[in-house]
Formats: sequence, C-alpha cells, structure tokens
Amino acid sequence: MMMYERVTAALGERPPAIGHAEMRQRQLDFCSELPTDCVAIIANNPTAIRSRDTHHRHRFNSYLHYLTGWHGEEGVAAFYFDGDDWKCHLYVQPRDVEKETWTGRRPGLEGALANWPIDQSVDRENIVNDLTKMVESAAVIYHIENLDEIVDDVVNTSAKEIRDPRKILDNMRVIKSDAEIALMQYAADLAALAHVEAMRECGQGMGEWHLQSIIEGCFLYHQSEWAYPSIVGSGDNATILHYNENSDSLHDGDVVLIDAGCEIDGYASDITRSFPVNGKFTAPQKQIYELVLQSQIAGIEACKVGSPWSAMHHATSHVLAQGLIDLGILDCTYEEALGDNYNGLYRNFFMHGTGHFLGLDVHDVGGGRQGDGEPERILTPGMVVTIEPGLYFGAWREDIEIDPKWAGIGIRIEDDVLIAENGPVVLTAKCPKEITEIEALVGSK
Ligand SMILES: [Mn+2]
Repeated sequence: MMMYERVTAALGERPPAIGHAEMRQRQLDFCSELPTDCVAIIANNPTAIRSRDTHHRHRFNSYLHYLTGWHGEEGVAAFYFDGDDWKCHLYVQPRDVEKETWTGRRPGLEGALANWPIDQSVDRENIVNDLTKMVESAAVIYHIENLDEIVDDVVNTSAKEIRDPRKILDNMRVIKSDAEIALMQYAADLAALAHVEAMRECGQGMGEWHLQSIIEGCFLYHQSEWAYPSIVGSGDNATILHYNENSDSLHDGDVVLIDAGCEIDGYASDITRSFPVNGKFTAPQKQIYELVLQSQIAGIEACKVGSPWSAMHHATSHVLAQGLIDLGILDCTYEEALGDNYNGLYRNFFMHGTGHFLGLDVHDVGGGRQGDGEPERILTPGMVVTIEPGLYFGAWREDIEIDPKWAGIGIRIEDDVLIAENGPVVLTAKCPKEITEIEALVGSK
C-alpha cells in the first residue's frame, strides 16, 4: 500500500461533485434553447452483456449525467414546458426488495425525487404510456437515437419532427465551470501521480501488465477508475496507437509508452508518458523524445484564447516536420514534409491528431468544428484540451523504410490543458516530462 498512500498524501482533498444548483442552471440553459412546444428526451446508455448473465460495468450517458447527475442504470429524463416553467421528469425503477437483493439498491421513486435535481420521478414501467402522451402533445421531439430501444420505439412511431439536442448540449459542455475544472484538476493530479509511481517502480523483468496494475490500482485505491482502457506498450508495441493487450515483458533498451487516465465523478483525465525501461534513453531515443517534447511544448503554447482549434495541430506539426528533416529521417524540403494541407511526409510518423476536447467523455464533445461546413471552434476560456503529438517508427512497418537505429521507437507525450485568459494551464503538470526528471525517476523505488 506504500505507493498508494504516497499518492494520497500528494493528492489533497477530493472536490465535491457538481451541485444541484449548477445542474438546475444547466437544465434552464438547455431548455431556453428549445421551442416551448417540444419534448426533449435524454436516455441512458444501454447495458451490455460481457458473458452469459454477466454484464459489463455500466457507464451512465454523459448527456443524462450532465443534466441530472443520474449515475445508475436505466434512468431516462424528459423535459417539457408546462405553460409556466420547464419541468424535468426522470423515469426510474421502483423499489423492489426481491430484485434489489440480487442486483443492488435502487433509489426508487422517492429517493430519486429527494436526491436528484428533478421535478418528478416516474415509474419506468409507465415510460411508454407517459412518453407517448408527451410526444403526442408536442410539435417537435428532441432525442438522441440508439441509446434506449423503448424510447426509440416511442419516438419513431410518432410522426413528429425529430431533432438532435446534442448541438445545444455540446456548446454548453465544451466550456467548463469552476466546479468542473476542480474535478478535472483532481482527475489530472491522480493520473499524474499514478504515472509517477509506474515510472518509479519500473524495471527489467517486469511486464507491461505490472505497470498497468500500478496505475489502475492507484485509480481504484482513490475511488476512481480508468476513463479508457490503459495502453502500456513497450518497444514496437508503442508504435501501435491503440495497443492495449499489455501482455509483453519489458526489455532492456526499450522505451515504454503509457497512455492512461482516470475518471472523477465522470470527468476524465488523459495522460501519456514515454520512458526508458532501464532508466536511460539511448542516443536515438533521446533525439526522438526531445523532438516530440519540443513539438508538444509548441502545441501547448498555441493554446491561446482567440486562436482557432487548428492552431495547436499546426504548431506541433511545424516542429515535427522540420525536426524529421534535421534528423535525416525525411530527405525532402520542408514544404514536402509538411504537405499542402498538413498531409505531407511527416504523417508517415505522426498519423493522429494533436489533441481533443476533454470532459465527461475522454474524447469530449465539441469537436474542432461545430458541424459540417461550419467554422472552426475558437479557443475560449474554460475549454480543456489534450496536447499529444507523437512519433512512431514501427519495425513492423512494411510500407516505409526506417533506419534500424530508429526502428522500434514509439514516443507520445500528452498533457491536459485548460484554456485561460492568462495563458494555458497544464492540469497534468504533476507528471514530469523532461528527460533529466524522467531518467532520475524511472526505477528509483
Ligand atoms: Mn488523448
């Protein structure tokens, strides 16, 4: 438990979950964008079978959670205007001692009404009748498809106009409040400190899964869990972007890449670090690492209020394209390396985006654009993004020629960054990324 307690000591106090007043304000802000003759239905994520009668752990739908704080299975919210005010109904499962004995406690109708910011709780048994009535008296239905089959049926059998509420909600979710930022800072701190412990414990003779267990154990010990399956890839595995088998042994001389983040009250952190298994980068590894780091720092510096979304990707790309030429990896002009539309030869080694929004979803809503054909989003205070350039030289790549000295190196460095008036705030700053810091830390347990 020593390493977990060290993390506890460095963490500080867990901030409170989002309060009811803030969620009521979200409901009002959402409803004020709707016509009063509509009903807006926000369903939950479905459950999924893992094996026979065993289910995957359920994760609430982020839109439903954003508007109501609901975190259980089932649970569907409906918003309508009653002539004076907007009302929120929540459909929930009633208390049932026999069923609860098997599947766990339920708040029931009374519990839901008392403990969630809603106007009425309704027995889920009545959802078809109740929603059908609401839909019949509305002119427009706001609805997200493919979450709840029963709700889909009610909506699709009506002949009403159906609209997607996500654009309205995404514009709200993309800007984080102080309470949300506090939760995200805590999620960032926990993941950062978990990465530090993995670096400290790392050594030869270990497996990728051991590093995974340190990181995820840290999350669990602090009543958190992974926000996405952890990636622990050493050597060539680091060059496979979504590798998460984490089943290889760590080898002397290899770099290991860990991409792991946790969730606090639904809010994600997302960190990647790449470090040498034996605590010392080789000369070629160091050259690639330095280049990715300079690119990442340029990406963070581009996180300026008023800049377009693409500014960050352009900043990282300029550094990488020039660096690949300087290292002799690309034998071409800078223009050829970069390409006309950031699609040049450097994309052989940096094939993903520079980052994404971060929030209730790890790849959070908002996107770079608000929709097809619409202008790019402009960076605004309260947005949280990741900056995560990388370079990958897979020895297994048959499509490009790679000098053996670079083969098997995969490096990505990822931080979570809050856009703020006075410049970018790196939420994941507790996780070291300078070469000297990393080399001092790895294997130092
Ligand atoms: Mn990411």
